Amino acid sequence: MKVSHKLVGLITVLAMLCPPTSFAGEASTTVWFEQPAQTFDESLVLGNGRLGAMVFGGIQEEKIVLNEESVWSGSRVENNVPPDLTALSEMRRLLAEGNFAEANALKKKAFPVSGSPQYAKRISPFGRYQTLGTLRLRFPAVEEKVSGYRRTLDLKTASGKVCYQQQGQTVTRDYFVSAPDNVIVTRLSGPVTCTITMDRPERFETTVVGDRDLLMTGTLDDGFGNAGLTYAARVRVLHSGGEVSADGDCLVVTDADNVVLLFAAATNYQGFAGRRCSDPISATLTDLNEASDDSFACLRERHQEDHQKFFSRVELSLPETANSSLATDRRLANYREGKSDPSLAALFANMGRYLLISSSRPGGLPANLQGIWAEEVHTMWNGDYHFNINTQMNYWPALSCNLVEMQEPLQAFIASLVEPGSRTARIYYDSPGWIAHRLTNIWGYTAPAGLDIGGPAWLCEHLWEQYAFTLDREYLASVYPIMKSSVEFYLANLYEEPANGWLVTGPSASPENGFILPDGKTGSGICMGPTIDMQQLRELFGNTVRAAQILNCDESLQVKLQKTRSRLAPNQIAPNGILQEWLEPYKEREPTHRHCSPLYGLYPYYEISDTATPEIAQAARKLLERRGVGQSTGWSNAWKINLWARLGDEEMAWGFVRQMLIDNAFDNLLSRFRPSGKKLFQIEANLGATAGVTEMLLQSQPTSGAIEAAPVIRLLPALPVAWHSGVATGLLARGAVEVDLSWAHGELKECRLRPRHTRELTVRYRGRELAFKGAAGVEKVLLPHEFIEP
Ligand code: FUC
Repeated sequence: MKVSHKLVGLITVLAMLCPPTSFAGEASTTVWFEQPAQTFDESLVLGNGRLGAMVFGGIQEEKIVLNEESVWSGSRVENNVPPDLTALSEMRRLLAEGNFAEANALKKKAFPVSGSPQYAKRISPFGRYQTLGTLRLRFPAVEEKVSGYRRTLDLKTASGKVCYQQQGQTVTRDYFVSAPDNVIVTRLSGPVTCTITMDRPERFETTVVGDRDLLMTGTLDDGFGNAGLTYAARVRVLHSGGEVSADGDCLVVTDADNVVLLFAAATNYQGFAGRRCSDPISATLTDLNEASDDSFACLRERHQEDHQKFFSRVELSLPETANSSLATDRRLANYREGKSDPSLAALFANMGRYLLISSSRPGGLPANLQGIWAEEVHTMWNGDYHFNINTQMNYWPALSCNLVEMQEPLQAFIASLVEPGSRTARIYYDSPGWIAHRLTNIWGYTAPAGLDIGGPAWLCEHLWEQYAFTLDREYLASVYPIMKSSVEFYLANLYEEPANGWLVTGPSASPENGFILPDGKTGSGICMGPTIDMQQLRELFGNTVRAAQILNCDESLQVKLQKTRSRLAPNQIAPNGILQEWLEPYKEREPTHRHCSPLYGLYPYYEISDTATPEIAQAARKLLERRGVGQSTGWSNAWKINLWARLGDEEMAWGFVRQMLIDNAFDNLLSRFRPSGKKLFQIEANLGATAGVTEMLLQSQPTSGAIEAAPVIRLLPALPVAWHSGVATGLLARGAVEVDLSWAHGELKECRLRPRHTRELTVRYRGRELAFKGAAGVEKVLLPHEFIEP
């Protein structure tokens, strides 16, 4: 199958001979359509981290799906159900004996899942993230027939626009979601007569307040049939000319020349993050009063300036073809049929940066399974936070794409898990430190769910990596206690496996594959010491030692961690040559499983590499080949882009970028969970793909998993033939170095490095190296001929 990606590469190159045509918007930063959206996956997606809007752009009815990040049912409850603590040592004994069936039965009994982790329509205190509702504008006098229809999302300015001609007049609507002003802004230009309503699938009441506000309020369920969070959503109509009047629960605009709609929303969520407000109704009033003081132009200027501060840090463009100038849905359709359009990958990657900026802002909640965009009350998997890939993948591009601020909500979220997670550690494991299991909500759920226990170690990776990319010591000091507490949990829960005396975790699992025992029976997933856990603990322990060294603290812990780290079960190669997933070379229940868990050590961690561990890297490659190419879930393909990029296989990495665009991208470029069946959107694949495209152009991981290994900046490490020329500027490398790259004919033209600190830097390009002392704030230009054989 590998051949097939290469073949596609060749076909693409041949197809690229067709000349590019000009395009009104920019092909790598514009999503656009020639018709209104019928479904959410065609809508224009806008957000300010907290408020989200999905614009359908209809002619007789404009529908805008509304979201607010804390619209969650459920409530904060004690999730821990104290188990019989002797069960833990019994489970470990059973695992050591290879008695997986009994260990699993005991786990189910002793560690019952108390929340509502599965997708279910039942009400539970675990709750679910859900839509806030829908704003509808109905234009009664208008005919559906229009010409020149355009619906555009400009990623650079985070602005939506609908424009068409009707009965000799130009109709335009503009949309943006402002972070500085906390409002969704819509402007309708041209003679406007419409009715405005607001609704949601349940639990709402809409009333007209005064002569220009429409207010929707309601109370969500707390999971016990009682009152949970309350919310308020308020629209204000500002108009010139004509008039606005109330008609029952809707506002009617008649013959206005121009209308500006301001929308604000709030809940009374009092969690660790987000705006704390006890009175959502008055909070929305304050937001609207403040925004009403400014003109549309002024609100727009402030919004665009704010967005560009983040988005314009990076620029990414790839070759354009005739196809690049088409509307996004046609572009994708042609791409699926084999038309070349390398720039589509740049658009997809830029979309990922845009989505992260729009769904994760300092002071707010982290992006959930759907970012902040949901049109349903019954969201899949409760729209929650999954820790065995999804939440973390949301943040994969945050550092390399120079969006460090967007990671702040994740840090705050991780910090908020320490207190409930410490209780869970005590109650279920009689252990110090903190633990969370497979998933959580905004209510601090940390009790068992799923079998794997590596989530916190994986989350701590993000804490450390922020330091690795920024060298911000003060920041490191602030997150070190969270890492240390996580380490304390794992230290207390490692035990010796009998065959080799290695230290292992358990009960745990390799997300989310199962294995087949030598007697042919299917073992459930439960096991001890899955490869991923061991890699994650080597990473966590190593990073914690580094952090303690930098912060000059905890010397005895450093020694203990180093000793323990060296006794963890190592990566092993199975008799069939693949990197082994479990302690024993069991066969996988699903050899092509979407999770690539044992490859964690290759990406996101970097203890496996062609240079430092060539044999293990070869086994990792074999395992990745075994996981296959072809259809999979969006995030699985996104992960594979990153994995192949780390192996330096540009055509395989590019094959998965293509695969995603073909199978896992909706017309509006939100990522599609499964290639077919129900249209499910999960955002992490968008963000994982953005990280993957970046990883193909720039890498900066240390040379090995050794604690003292230093980062090496690798230029164009996986540049596919199809991306023969391009520009990527403003990317961030470990060691706090901004990097600009330009290339042509498949070769580096120039690299500009802007180190934020004075330090030794090693840069690698095509097997050759350049080492020099970078000076803080001084840009250094590198040309390809300057690199020499190491
Ligand atoms: C993990 C994955 C599923 C899905 C869910 C939200 O458990 O294995 O495929 O993405 O998270």
